[in-house]
Amino acid sequence: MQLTPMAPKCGVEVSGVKLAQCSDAEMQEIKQAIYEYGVAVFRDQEFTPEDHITFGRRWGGIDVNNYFPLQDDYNEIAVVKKEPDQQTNIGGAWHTDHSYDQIPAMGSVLVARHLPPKGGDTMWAHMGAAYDALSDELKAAVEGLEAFHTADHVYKADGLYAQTDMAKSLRGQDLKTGAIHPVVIRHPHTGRKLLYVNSAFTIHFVGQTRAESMPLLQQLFDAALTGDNQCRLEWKPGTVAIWDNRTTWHNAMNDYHGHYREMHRITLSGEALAA
Ligand SMILES: O=C(O)CCC(=O)C(=O)O
Ligand SMILES: [Fe+2]
Repeated sequence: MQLTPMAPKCGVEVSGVKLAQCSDAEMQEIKQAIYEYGVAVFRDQEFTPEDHITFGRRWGGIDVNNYFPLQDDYNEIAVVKKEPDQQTNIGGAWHTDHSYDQIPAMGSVLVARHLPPKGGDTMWAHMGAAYDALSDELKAAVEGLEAFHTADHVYKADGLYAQTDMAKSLRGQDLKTGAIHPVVIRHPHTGRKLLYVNSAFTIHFVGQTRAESMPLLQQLFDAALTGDNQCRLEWKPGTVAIWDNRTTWHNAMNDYHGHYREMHRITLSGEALAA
């Protein structure tokens, strides 16, 4: 198995392994690489829906997404798709999946099933590098803070996504979510400090209103994306990406209007987070 970094501080391309047939030792090495680099990319994989589910269960469990359409024959698989006549896409802004759950999903396994001729890349940003790059003042300001996360403003019947052309394919509009996490967490496996707020789902600091929280939150959202902590993936048929939601943010580019794109996603179960 060979590891080739995709960018100085985020992402790694892993070659010399077949995900569907990897050994336990290879699985351990893959997990470690994802915890550290944030996202790992595997090319030329033969990875059927059955392989996808088997891999997710083997990793340690599957969290079924409450909002996205599910694959008809395999309910553990969420379908992330955009029709040729659709304008908006799923995940088309920087975010981390499921931070609105008190035990958030560890990560996701995304498989390219149908790609546009050009475009539709995905970007990731490393939140360990983001934390390291914060000024001493910002590090002191976030020390000990906790934040409230929810998805209600995105997915509810009067939420952001309901007003777009994705609305008809979404589920779960009557769900209510909410979770509190430290603003800086320690990665459960590497121990690295990670900035754990994101502009999609983090609403306010605990003990402060939204208005009181916004100036510092906005500074953190901006700081999380400056510098060289990002990588970008150009998908090809057979590409699989696995990312760590604690270590990274991600953003799906929406630059392929008029073309169909379909990805299959399994969300991996995680653990409670601590400072
Ligand atoms: O379509 C993509 O590249 C990623 C979409 C997304 O945010 C997700 O699957 O969690
Ligand atoms: Fe996402």
